[in-house]
Amino acid sequence: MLTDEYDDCWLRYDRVGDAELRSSYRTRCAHVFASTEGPELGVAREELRMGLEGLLGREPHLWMHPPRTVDGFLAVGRRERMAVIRAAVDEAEIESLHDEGYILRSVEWEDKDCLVVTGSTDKGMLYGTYHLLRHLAAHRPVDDLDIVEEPRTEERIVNHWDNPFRASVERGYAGMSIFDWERLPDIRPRYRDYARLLASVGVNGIVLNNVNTQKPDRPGANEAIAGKEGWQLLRSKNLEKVEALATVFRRHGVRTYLSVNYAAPILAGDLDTADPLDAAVEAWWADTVDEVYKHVPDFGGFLVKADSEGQPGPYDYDRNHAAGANVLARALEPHGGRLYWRAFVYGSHEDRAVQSYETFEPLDGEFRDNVTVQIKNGPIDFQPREPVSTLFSAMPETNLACELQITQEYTGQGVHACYHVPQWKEVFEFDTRADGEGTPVKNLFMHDEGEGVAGVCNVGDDPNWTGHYLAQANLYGYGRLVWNPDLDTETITDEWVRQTFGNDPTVVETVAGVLHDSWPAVLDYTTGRLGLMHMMYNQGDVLENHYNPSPEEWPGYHGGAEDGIGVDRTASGSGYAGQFRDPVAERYESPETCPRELLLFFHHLPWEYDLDGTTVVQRLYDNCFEGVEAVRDMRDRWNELEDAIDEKRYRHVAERFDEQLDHAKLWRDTLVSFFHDHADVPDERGRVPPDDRAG
Ligand code: GCW
Repeated sequence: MLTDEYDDCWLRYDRVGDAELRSSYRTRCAHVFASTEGPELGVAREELRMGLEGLLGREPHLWMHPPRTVDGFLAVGRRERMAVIRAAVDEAEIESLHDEGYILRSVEWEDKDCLVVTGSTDKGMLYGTYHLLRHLAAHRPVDDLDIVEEPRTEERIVNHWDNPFRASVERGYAGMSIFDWERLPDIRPRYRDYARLLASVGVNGIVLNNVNTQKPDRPGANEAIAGKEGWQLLRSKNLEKVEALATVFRRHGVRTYLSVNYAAPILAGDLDTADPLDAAVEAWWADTVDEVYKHVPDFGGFLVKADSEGQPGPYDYDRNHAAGANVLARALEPHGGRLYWRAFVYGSHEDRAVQSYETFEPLDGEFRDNVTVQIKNGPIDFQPREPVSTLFSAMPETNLACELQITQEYTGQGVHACYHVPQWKEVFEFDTRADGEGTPVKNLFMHDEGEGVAGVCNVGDDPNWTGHYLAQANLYGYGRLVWNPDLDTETITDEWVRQTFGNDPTVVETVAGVLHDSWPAVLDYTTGRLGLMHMMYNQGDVLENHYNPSPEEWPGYHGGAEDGIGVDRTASGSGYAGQFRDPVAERYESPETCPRELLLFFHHLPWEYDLDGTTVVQRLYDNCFEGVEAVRDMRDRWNELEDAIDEKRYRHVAERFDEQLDHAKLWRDTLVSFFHDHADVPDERGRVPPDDRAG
């Protein structure tokens, strides 16, 4: 049900097969009386037309007034404009509703069986419309519907690491950029479909370009890109392109943001400094922001990666990050814009985990109100498993956002199945004890304006959008979980599978089961089961970067040596454990109390350290073997679906599972050899070092 040759993802709207159910849907939804006022309502009407046509098998009749001669109808609009909605919803309910919230309710009105979708804003009603369509696609009953929904998180953003004009996507595994910057401001139908996908899961902001707005300084990244760097988007002629995209996204309730380069006053302007305390720099940013708002009046703001991996920043002028951020924030303030300032800095420390806390914690309270400090979920870099970042509980006076990675840089990229919702859920629920017992991470960036979540997006120009069909679940799950971090993983998974692959119980159970087991499998063979990480190949910008195993390359990340494995991050080591609040810090300090899954993240332990009757090294061997078996099992279960889903998607995923299985074996064999070489301890089961029999 998307409008061109691309995959429909979860907006397929397949016909409801069950005649009774379809008939109850038809009674309430075959006739639609939907308001035509704002642009978002135009999108809602269009979505209803497409969605209901697909689900009910015929195009709904869109009325301009309440239909009198039918058995029932669907009404979408404001309470004050529609009598049927007044009959269903009290004024007080609308008044107390969040701006983006909505109410879906079944009601009998003038002897008709009606459904109403209402809210206090058009955007709320658009979200309500998507909720209704999702509900129908999952074959849920509508006769007693009564749903009141509000987002629990204010800012729900996707970050594109797309390189404008080069068309590439940093850490993108779904082809080139979805945005055709050369042809913009010409609009492709695909942009609208993308906006629909985002709106359908409640995403309300999009950063269009990579945080690396200048050529990264990594080896291999030196392709000829003169004149093609992201900072160029601030030039007038390019702002027209941004404006065109913003127009599409706006209708879907999504605000547009840009990543900007800290040295833009020099690069895009004609100043010779970007010193945040220089009056000319201040004036330059103010003028530049004015210009942006002329093109995009509801522009969301900027995202900045400063003093990190070769990007310029306030340190170039001996200024701290608060002074650095505030100059941009002041320029955005009069327009209601927001500055997202990333906390991803490292460099001078032997253990990069400790650095962002040391850099930002002392600055708490010094950022302006329209600054949001954007913190990656963990202290390293989107590893299969990490503890949560200590910064979340260290900046009570600062607006915070949590940065997640939807794209699977370290979890198998476009090839491995790895469903991230359970991992994100774990991060959100982690009790930091920042404000006593019961202060989960999610409470530290939810609720307030200017706080929220940013997800590094996995969308590219591939016909299936995300490279791997199952990776669509990560984009869907991201939006749904961020809208309401209290949703449980099973609910999100079930919704996605039903909309994407249909309601056949075997299909639902199998696909949901495979997704459920996918992250644990990756943890096994990488092996995040004991808190190891970053054993990936890490050289340059080549294809397999962060994909293949390469434990010899960066021993500092895992500490594997003759005497044991793991990194001491306790008080006797780098001290990361001590950045947590007690009793969390205490728990991490001792290997006796440290949770198993983070043991080697916090402790360097002898290979034969006792783990309830087994040893560290034996556990690691076992994890690697179990990981391969888990992938084999997922592949076999998927293969059972051969006749139950369409051939194209079936084969695509089946082939990827074959590839993942091969690659999991490579991980297993590389890691167990590495462990064996350093530990010199035989595998109890005689499987190490691996030989051809390992299979
Ligand atoms: O380590 C990394 C990724 C980079 C990314 C960086 C960041 C955008 O490998 O590709 O650059 O994190 O988050 O800034």
